[in-house]
Amino acid sequence: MAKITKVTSDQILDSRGIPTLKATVFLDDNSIGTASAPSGTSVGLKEAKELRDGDHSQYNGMGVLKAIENVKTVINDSLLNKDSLNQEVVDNTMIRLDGTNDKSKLGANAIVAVSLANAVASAASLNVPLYKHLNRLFRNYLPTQDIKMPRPMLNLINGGKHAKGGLDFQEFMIVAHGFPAFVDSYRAGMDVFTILKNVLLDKNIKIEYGAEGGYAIDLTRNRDAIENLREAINKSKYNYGGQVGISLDIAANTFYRDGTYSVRDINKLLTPLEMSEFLSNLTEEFKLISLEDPLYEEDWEGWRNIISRTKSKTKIISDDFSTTNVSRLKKIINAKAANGVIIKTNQVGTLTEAFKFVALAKENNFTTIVSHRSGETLDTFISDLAVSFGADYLKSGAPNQPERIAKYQRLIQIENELKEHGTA
Ligand code: 2PG
Ligand code: MG
Repeated sequence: MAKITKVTSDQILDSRGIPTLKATVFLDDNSIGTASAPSGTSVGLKEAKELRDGDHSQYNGMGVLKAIENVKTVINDSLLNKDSLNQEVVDNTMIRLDGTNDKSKLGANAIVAVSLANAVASAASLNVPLYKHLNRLFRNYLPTQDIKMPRPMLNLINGGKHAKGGLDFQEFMIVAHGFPAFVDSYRAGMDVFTILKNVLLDKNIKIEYGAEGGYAIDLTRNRDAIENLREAINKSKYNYGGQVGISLDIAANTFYRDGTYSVRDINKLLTPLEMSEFLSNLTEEFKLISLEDPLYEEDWEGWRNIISRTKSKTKIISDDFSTTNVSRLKKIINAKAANGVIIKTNQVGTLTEAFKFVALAKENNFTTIVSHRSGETLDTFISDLAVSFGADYLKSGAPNQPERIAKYQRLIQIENELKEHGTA
């Protein structure tokens, strides 16, 4: 038992210069845990809702002072004397207190920061690494799960809402999956990132940087970006496909309108079936490892079509489509509309709900990818989270901005720790 004595919060800025909140949980044995809420730019319709002040005299209305006030008053009051080690009770208390389906009353940003900070405080109280504590909690939902290092997915070219005026697809990622150790995968990713810059500059392509630290470039076709990425991998010392492959986050919501998709590669609006044909041709051609949100989040026909075309050679990953939400995932499983998921705790609002979602995904043999958000802080909770339930991948942008690098660095630190103790 480790009683919560105080919960508080401060406003900080995220990597986009937009306010977010950092929560701190204090326990009666003097342990302290902090965590901050990340925030998305391309947001799924079914995500839990952030509470923003809407006061345009401050931060364009994006302040989070009301959410902070909720942490300091009602959330603090309801969690006082609760046992921090019982994460489910802590999370359920906040869920009940909020009372809405989307956490819009207290704010999902307030709730998630407290939920994660509570887990950090518990780990401190137990004097165990966070990933170990999280693994113990996760075993409540999947008792056989061991800790395991994920592989990195590095977003080297940014488009969509993450890079104004750029490509339609949101993320052109490389997956360094053919290495025994995480540290080697990460180094390979860094090498390809450097080579890619020269590949682009040699062609006089103007480079800017997107929200997740990748190159923001303007090309005639999305396909050209994948081609450049493949060229960079081929110019590296790594083997294309075997050691380093390519994954895309299409984030198709952002260019879907009234039943059609508009992509610069093709000079007409695409129906769902045409869009899934276009994408499955790309997956064939480039042997893509995975495709995230290839279709609009309510385009069930398109999702089912692409999964039958790609026949599980390329994983079809749902992000905005599933929003870390168990009931949404049940529908997707029944419809056989995806075979992989993104996990973002702030899409649902609590660690407990995220763990239930992961357990269901794993029971159904889905690929699991823990993800950062485009609005990030230096918080590294997601790295411990990925290790705790043996996620297949962690995606945290390009290796060139501190808030992205921090997550990868934390994984290297965990890997070293595990090696020392003979478990990696
Ligand atoms: C995504 C994420 C993170 P955002 O779509 O996968 O890369 O973007 O945080 O803007 O939703
Ligand atoms: Mg996504």
